[in-house]
Amino acid sequence: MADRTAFRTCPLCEANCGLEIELTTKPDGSEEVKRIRGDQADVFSAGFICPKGSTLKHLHEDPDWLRAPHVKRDGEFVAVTWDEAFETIAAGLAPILESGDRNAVGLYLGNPNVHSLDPMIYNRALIKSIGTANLFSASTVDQRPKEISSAMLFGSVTIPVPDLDRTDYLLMLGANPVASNGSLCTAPDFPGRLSRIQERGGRVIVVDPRRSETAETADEHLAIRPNGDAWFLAALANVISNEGLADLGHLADHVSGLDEVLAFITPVTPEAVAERVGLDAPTIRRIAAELAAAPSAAVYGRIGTTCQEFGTLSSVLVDVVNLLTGNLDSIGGAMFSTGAVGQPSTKGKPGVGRGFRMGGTTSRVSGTRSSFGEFPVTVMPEEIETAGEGQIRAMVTVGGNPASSTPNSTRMNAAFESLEFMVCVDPYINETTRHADVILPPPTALQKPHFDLAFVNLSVRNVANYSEAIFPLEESQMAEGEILRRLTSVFLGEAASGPAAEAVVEAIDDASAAAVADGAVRNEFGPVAGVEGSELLEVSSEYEGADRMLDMMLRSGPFGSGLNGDGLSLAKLKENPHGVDLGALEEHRIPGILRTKSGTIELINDDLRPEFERLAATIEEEVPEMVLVGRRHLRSNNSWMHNVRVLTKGRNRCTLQIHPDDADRLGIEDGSAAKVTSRVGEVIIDCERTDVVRPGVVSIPHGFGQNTEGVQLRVASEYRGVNTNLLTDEYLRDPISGNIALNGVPVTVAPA
Ligand SMILES: Nc1nc2c(c(=O)[nH]1)N[C@H]1C(S)=C(S)[C@@H](COP(=O)(O)OP(=O)(O)OC[C@H]3O[C@@H](n4cnc5c(=O)[nH]c(N)nc54)[C@H](O)[C@@H]3O)O[C@H]1N2
Ligand SMILES: Nc1nc2c(c(=O)[nH]1)N[C@H]1C(S)=C(S)[C@@H](COP(=O)(O)OP(=O)(O)OC[C@H]3O[C@@H](n4cnc5c(=O)[nH]c(N)nc54)[C@H](O)[C@@H]3O)O[C@H]1N2
Ligand code: SF4
Ligand SMILES: [Mo]
Repeated sequence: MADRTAFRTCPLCEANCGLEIELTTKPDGSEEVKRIRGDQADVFSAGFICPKGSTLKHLHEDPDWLRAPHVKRDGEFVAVTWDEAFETIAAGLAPILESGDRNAVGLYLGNPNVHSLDPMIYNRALIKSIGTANLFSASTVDQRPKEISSAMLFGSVTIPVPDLDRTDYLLMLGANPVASNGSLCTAPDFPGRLSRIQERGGRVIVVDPRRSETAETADEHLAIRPNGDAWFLAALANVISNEGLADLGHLADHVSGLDEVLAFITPVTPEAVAERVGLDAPTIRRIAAELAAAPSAAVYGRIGTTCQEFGTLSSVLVDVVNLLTGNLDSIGGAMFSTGAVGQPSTKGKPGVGRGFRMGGTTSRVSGTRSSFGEFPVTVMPEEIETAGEGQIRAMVTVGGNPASSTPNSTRMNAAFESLEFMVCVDPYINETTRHADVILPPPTALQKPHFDLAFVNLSVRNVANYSEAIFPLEESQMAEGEILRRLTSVFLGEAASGPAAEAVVEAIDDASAAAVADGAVRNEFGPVAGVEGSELLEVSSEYEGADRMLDMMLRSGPFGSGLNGDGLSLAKLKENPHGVDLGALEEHRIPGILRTKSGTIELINDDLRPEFERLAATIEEEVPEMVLVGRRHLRSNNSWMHNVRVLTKGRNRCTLQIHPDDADRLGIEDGSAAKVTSRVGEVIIDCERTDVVRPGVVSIPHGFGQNTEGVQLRVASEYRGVNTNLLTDEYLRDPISGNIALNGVPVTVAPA
C-alpha cells in the first residue's frame, strides 16, 4: 500500500504525460517512490505513459546524479560547498571579466531548460548579466528553421500544430512520434491519437526515408530520399494550385506573396522532382489530390524536415500546403494553440506588429547571422578556436551536452578542452561537463515544481497542469533557480558567496518578478488590462520564486483570473492536480494572432527568394551515393538517459541500419562491424541489415558514446554505442537559419 499518492507532469519529453506516483514512508520518516504509473485522471494524457515516465524514480535515485557542486582539482572532480563553488567560479572568470570583453564568455542552453520552470524564468537574468553576443542553444540543432518560418509568416514564433484529434488526413514528414512521442506538437499518447484518426475513417501518411515505427502503423509510407522534402512539398503545392484545387477559405484575404511563391515553384512539378525525391510522379499527384479532397487535412513536418539543408524552406512549404488546401487555422488542419501563458489571446485588434527579420548581428569569425539573439551552435567551435577580440575564452553550459549533441564532436571537444574556464549547470559528469572546472548540479525532477511554459503553446488541446515538488532538497543541494541567480550574481560582479550573495539572489528575484508583472499588464489583449503591475505583484506574492512569476502569468493569460476572477491562477491549478482542460483548439485565430508588418501571412521575403531559386536550380543535382540520417528509440532521451539501466538493457540499439542491397554490395554482414566515414570523422559501429531504410540511406541514432574518457556514468559508459556526431558536419547547414543538417550527411561505409 502506498502511504501517499502524488500527481505530476512528466518533464522528459514534449508529451507532458500525467503521472501517478505512489510513495511509501521509510522507517526514518523519509519517503521513497514505490511505483509510477500513468495518471488515469489526467485531463490530457488519461493514463498514457511511455517506458521513460516511470524512470523519474531511477533518475532521482541515480548515484551518478551529483548531489553537491564539484570543482576540478588536479584533474579530478571533488565535492565542495556552494560557497566554494561560486568563489571558484568568480576567481576563474575574473581575468576574463576584467578584460571587459563580455563576448569572451559563451553560453549554451540545452534542451532540458525548456522542460523546467526555474530555467525558463531565470535564464533571462543570467543571459543579461553575461551580456555576451555568443549565446547558443540546442534550438539550432533542432527546430530553429520552423521557428524562423513561423516568425516570417506570422510575425512571431506561433507554430501551428496538426489538429490530431479532429483531422481526417495526416501527412507527416520527418517525424517518428511512436518513438519520440511527438515534437512541436504536444500530444500525450500521440500513437493512440494516430490510431483514432484511422478508426474514424481517416488516413495517416508517413514520409520518411526509413520505414519508422510510425510508418509501420500508417496507412501509407512514402520512402522519400533524405533532403527531398522541399521538392516534394513544392510539387504538392504546384499540383494543388495548377489543378485548381486550391481554396484558401477564410485566409484568402490575409495572405501576401502567394503568387510569387507559385511562380517560383512552377518548374517544381511531380515529374521534374520524382527522381530527386525518390517518389513517383503519380503518387505525388495523388497525395496532392487527397490532401485537397479530404474534409480536413494537416501536413506536419518535424526534425527530418528542419535538420536538413532546406530546413527553413521545407518548414515554410509545410504551411503553404496547409494554406492552399484551406487547412491552416481550420478545424482538423494545422491550428494554433492558446497557451495558458505566453501568448496574447485573439480578442481585440487584428494583428499588425513589428514582424521578424533574420540577423541583427553576424558572428565574428564566419559572419554567420544570428536569429532570436542567438548564433547557430555550429559556429561555437570556431568562436572558441579563433584568437582575437571577442574570442570565447570561457563557456557556461546550462542543461546541455553539446560535446555529444552538436556536429563534429571531435572539434567541439577539442575546443572545450582549450577553454580557460568552463562552468556547467548539470547533474552529470558527461561528455561536456568532464571539460568543466566547476559543475553545479540541479535537483532531480521529483524535487522541483513543474509547469510547462513552453509546450502549452504547442499543444493539440489547451490544457494547464501544475506539479508540486515531491521530495525536499537534501542539505547539499540547491534549487536550480537559485543556482542560476547565484551565477548571475557572479557575472554582475556582485557577491559570489555568503549572505551578500543571498541578498543579490533575492534582488534578482524581485527584479524578475517586477518585469513579469510589468510585461503582464502591458499585454494589450490580456484580461488584466487596466490593472497596475504592482497590484498583480501583490496578489501573487503569497508565492515565492518561479511560482510567483507563474501565478502572475496565469492570471494575466488568455484564461486568467486577473486579480480576482475565477479563471486560471496558481491556486486554481493546485486545486486540480490532474490538470485543467481549457478545450479544443480555436479556429480562425488569424488575423488576430498575426504580428507581421503587413498584418498578412507573409509568404515571401529576401531570405526565402534565393532558397526558392536554389530549389528550382538544383532539382537535377546529383545526390550522394550514401547518406546518413538519424533516429530515436522510445527508450532513449537524447544523450542523457542511458544511465538508467531499465531503459538500456537488452540488445544494442546504437546500430548502423543499412539496406541489404547496400550491405551486399559493400560486403557487410548483419552484426558485423562497419567503418562509417564522413568529411569530418569516422566511427566503427555494429551493423543491422534491414530493409527499413531505403537503399542509399544509413541510419544511426544520436546520444550514444558515453564510453569515453572522463565520463562518470556507470551504466551509460558500459554501453556499446558510438556518437554519431563524430560524423555530422558543422558546415552542412540550412542557409537561412544556420541550423545544422543532421540528416542527409554524405558518408561512405566499409567493413571494419
Ligand atoms: N524516445 C525519445 N523521444 C524523444 C527524444 C529522444 O531522444 N528519444 N528526443 C526529443 C527531442 S529533443 C525531439 S526534438 C523530438 C524529435 O522528434 P521527431 O521529430 O519525431 O524525431 P525522430 O524520432 O528522430 O524522427 C525523425 C524521423 O525523420 C526521418 N528523416 C531523416 N531524414 C529525413 C528527411 O530528409 N526527410 C524526411 N521526411 N524524414 C527524414 C528519420 O528517419 C526519422 O524517422 O523527440 C523528442 N522525444
Ligand atoms: N546527430 C544528431 N544529433 C542531435 C539530434 C539528432 O537527432 N541527431 N537531435 C538534436 C536535438 S533535437 C536536440 S534537442 C539536441 C539536444 O542537445 P542538448 O540539449 O545539448 O543535449 P541533451 O542530450 O538533451 O543533454 C541534456 C543535458 O542536460 C542535463 N540535464 C538533464 N536534466 C537536467 C536538469 O534538470 N537541469 C539541468 N541543468 N541539466 C539537466 C543532462 O545531464 C545533459 O547533460 O541534440 C541534437 N543533436
Ligand atoms: S511520453 Fe514518456 S517521456 Fe514523454 S512525457 Fe510521456 S511518459 Fe514522459
Ligand atoms: Mo530536440
